Amino acid sequence: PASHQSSNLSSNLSYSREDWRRGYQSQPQESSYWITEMEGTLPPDLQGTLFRNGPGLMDVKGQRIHHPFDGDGLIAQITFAEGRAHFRSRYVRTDGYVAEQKAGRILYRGVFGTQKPGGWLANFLDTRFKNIANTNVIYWGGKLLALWEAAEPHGLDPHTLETLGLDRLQGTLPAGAAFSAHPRVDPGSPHSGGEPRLVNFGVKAGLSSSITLYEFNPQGDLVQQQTRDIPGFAFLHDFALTPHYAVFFQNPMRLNPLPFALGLKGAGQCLEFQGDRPTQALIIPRDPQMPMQTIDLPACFVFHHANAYEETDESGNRTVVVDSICYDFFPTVEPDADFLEVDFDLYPPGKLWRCELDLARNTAQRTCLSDRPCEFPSQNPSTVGQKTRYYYIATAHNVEGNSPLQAVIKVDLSTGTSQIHSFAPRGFMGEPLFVPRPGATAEDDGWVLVLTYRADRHQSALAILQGQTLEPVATLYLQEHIPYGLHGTFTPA
Ligand code: 3ON
Ligand code: FE
Repeated sequence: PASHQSSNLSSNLSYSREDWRRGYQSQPQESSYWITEMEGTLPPDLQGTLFRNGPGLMDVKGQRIHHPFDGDGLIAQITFAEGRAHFRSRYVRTDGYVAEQKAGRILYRGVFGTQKPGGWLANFLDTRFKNIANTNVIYWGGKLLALWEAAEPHGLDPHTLETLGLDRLQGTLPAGAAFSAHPRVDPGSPHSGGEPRLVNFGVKAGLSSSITLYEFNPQGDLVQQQTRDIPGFAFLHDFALTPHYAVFFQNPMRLNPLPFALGLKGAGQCLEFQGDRPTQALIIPRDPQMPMQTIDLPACFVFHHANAYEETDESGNRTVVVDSICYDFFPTVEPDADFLEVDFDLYPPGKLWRCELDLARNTAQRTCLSDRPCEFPSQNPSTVGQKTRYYYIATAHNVEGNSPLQAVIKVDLSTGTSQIHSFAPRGFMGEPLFVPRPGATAEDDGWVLVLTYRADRHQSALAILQGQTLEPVATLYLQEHIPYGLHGTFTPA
């Protein structure tokens, strides 16, 4: 059967390292064509466009970058219309991309350790960042925006993917302001008067930090903005949203900026996890008049949250329930380590955890919801901020240990059961995206779209799985491979 309970080949690797590595080859080519090679049939009611972002270049004309997170953003677009699918890919023409392609060499340092050639002296006191626009791409208020968390978004033409330049969101963002790559869409809650809202944040990190929260209406107009000061250095990649709160997990990280300033390491390599300090849940009311609350949790590291919701008891006391992918610790990235040689066993696997934040008692209770290594959670967009029954998450093929993402797991939170669809041994994947079927009433009535890398063909393929069974509905083969990506969105037609 296509979906089955997980097989555990614990001592057997579910993949070969050579296969996994080849999915990281640079893809300098940009494309535009109708997809002709397909298995299965496209669901006629799947209409709209999938946009994805991720690093496309692991080198600048042969000079290797240090880590994929430093790679220039390559946008992939797959449009479904009238039973056909069209593929387009294009690099975001950031100033840095344009300058480096013209020069034919690395001109900027990267946050994750990419250095200009010439040793520490060439990098000494150079703290300029290259806005690589590589982490997410969203469509909101009639604009397509490529996002990278440490700077402003780039506007793109939603049809041609042509880069329109930095977009400061009608003057909302001052020059150089951070705008995270993890906005959330509130599908409409009492706080927003029932209207959908795009909520996002920007972090100003330093010895003490601040979070600015922005809320935009469907036209893209700013309807609310607030800034909260938070003590200490903050590395915040994502947040969770409920009708009344924005919730952040402040990882217990210390930044030692010296090796970065001296030109020895990237800023992201100067982060140090401090397991003797708590992770702190920062619960920021969306109402700017209300005070922020902080609740300590056992030390853990979080990049991504799945979802959060509120529960209120008879006496009106609120609990905020937050589901996140948690790591036991964050390994400091060694300056000389080659990411292609990574020893997966030295990295802790991310797992799905639930954290119940009792706002009246100021206490937290944590439970692990799934034992599988996983990353990139997704859900039905209409249940964001509400109690949700299903998550679709990228997972490793094997339960034990840590290895590349090769399967989709569907977690049923009400029964505690799960289903898996695996692309192992020669398929690898990134973020799965759940797309509801138009007119559906069941939460899992829809499809899971996931871009996979097929090592046997050295090509990528979009897999469309049935949301209820994880049965494959269609596989659309691209003519080329797209390196493992980060995040994206589906925009219904
Ligand atoms: O100096 C400070 C520290 C710092 C690291 C402040 C700062 C904002 C400049 C900063 C920059 C952070 C950035 C630019 C973070 C970018 C993150 C990024 C591009 C990707 C993160 C991905 C996360 C995950 C979990 C990816 C998983 C991937 C796989 C499992 C493999 O497919
Ligand atoms: Fe992310």
